[in-house]
Amino acid sequence: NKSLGCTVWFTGYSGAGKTSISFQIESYLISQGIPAYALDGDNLRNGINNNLAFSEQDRNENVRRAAECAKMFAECGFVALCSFVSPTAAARERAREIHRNANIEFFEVFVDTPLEICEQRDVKGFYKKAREGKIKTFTGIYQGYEAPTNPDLILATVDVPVEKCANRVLDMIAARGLI
Ligand code: GGZ
Repeated sequence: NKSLGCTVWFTGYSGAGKTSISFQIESYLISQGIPAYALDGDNLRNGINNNLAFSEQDRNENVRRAAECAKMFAECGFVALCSFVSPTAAARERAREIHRNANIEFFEVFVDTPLEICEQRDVKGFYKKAREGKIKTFTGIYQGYEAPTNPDLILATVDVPVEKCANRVLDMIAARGLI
């Protein structure tokens, strides 16, 4: 039960399933005695990033700080599971670079749920609010999302159970000998 520590970075629209998949992985790893920690907008934006909103500049800073935090967890031997919309390729590349400079493995996972499906799911009611003009910066409605062109893994989530998506991620990190 040895873990070297690494970061798995989930990107995709709000409602794509990033956090659900990462929580599934986190509880599985912990059940196996492997240290894992999930970071997302909910836990970072309430604390360390509570001065940031959703302008492009603030999102970039949100992603940068998240990557720095993840790097520290990974350095301690944790599997850091990061779920952030992280809509720009440049910010995600910076997150990768932070890890490269620290010699920590970094996996970019594109949770490839189409916008229409995320909007249909609308688990938190954000899309409805955005359509009503109440969230002027919402990704996919008012602001763009740059899909990764060369991710380490692409997860389709439509009609795929969370457990299956989680297993694909676990297989990927296991194949690198990290868990
Ligand atoms: C996108 C927003 C917005 C706007 C609030 N745009 O489904 P959620 O609720 O839980 O995930 C979304 C989360 C996005 O925060 P991130 O820190 O992941 O974003 S980024 O990486 O771009 O910095 C959504 C909610 O916060 N949310 N307002 N305007 N998502």
